[in-house]
This record gives sequence, C-alpha cells and structure tokens, in this order.
Amino acid sequence: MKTEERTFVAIKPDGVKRGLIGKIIERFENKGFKIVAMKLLQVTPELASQHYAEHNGKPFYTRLVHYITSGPVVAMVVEGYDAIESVRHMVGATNPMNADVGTIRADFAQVMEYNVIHASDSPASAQREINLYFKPEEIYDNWQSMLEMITYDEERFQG
Ligand code: FUP
Repeated sequence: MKTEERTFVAIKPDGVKRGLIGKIIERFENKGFKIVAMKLLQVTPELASQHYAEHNGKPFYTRLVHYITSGPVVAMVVEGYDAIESVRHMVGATNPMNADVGTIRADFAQVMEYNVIHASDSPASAQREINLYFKPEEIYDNWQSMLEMITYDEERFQG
C-alpha cells in the first residue's frame, strides 16, 4: 500500500535566476502537497559534493557541481501521498527533451545540464537529501493543510 511520504525538492540556480520559483512551487501546491520545509540557500562545493556523491568521477561531474553552486537554490521538503514517485513524475525525465509534456522539465527546460529542478529518486535518497539540507527543527509539520484533508486523507480513511 502506498503511504504518505516526504521528498526533497530543489529549484536549481537556473530556475531561481529565471524567476520560476513561484511557478514551480504552485504546481506542488496545486497538486495538494504540503510544503513542510523551505529555504533559499547557496550550495557550497562541500554540500554539492555530498549531494552528488554518486556522480563523483563521471565526465559531467565538474560541470554539475559548477552549475548547482552557480547561484542560490530553493530547497524544499514536500509531503504527500506517495510523494517521492509522484513528484518525480511531475518533474519529468532527466533530459528535458525526453520529459513528458506537462512535466516541469519539459515545460521549462531544454537541456539536461540546465534542467531547472531536482527531486529525490527513492526513499533512501529522500531521507539522505532531507538530512543534508535541513535540520530536524527546520521542518514544520505541526499544522494541518486543508489540502491534505481533502486530497487524500478523507478517502484513505473512509469506512
Ligand atoms: P535526476 O535524478 O533526474 O536529477 O538525474 P541524475 O541524478 O541522474 O543526474 C543529476 C544531474 O546531473 C541531472 F539533473 C543533470 C546532470 N547530468 C548531466 O549533466 N549529464 C548526465 O549525463 C547525467 C546527469
């Protein structure tokens, strides 16, 4: 059974510089997801190397670190029903050229090297990335979103 999950999302420096913060966040709010943490921050080379440790040594790694540290990012923790897979669906394929129409990458990006947004790809990476970017006290979930009540809660617990 699918359950409520948290995932890590970051609007990358190109998204911030292009003024897309509002447009991107709006999609998650419209979906009914609850944003339980959010901040604008400059990714340091150290944080970048931790975040992208799995890519260390690959041909694109240096450019990737340069890109993610090239300006501030908006980091978020997004909570909702099956959020990890669902957010990945909304984000689209790594290469925007292959991303389904209607996804964030298809709608806002042209090339893989500037694909506007990051989202965790598994429960393990969601946990790891949330811990990298946020302290526990920076996550605020002690409020009830009207959206969570009507977008899945009532149905899930019906009967
Ligand atoms: P994704 O999970 O879709 O963000 O993709 P990956 O974790 O595989 O890659 C992380 C980032 O590295 C991508 F967003 C873009 C960049 N990348 C390249 O620039 N070239 C590649 O061949 C693969 C990834």
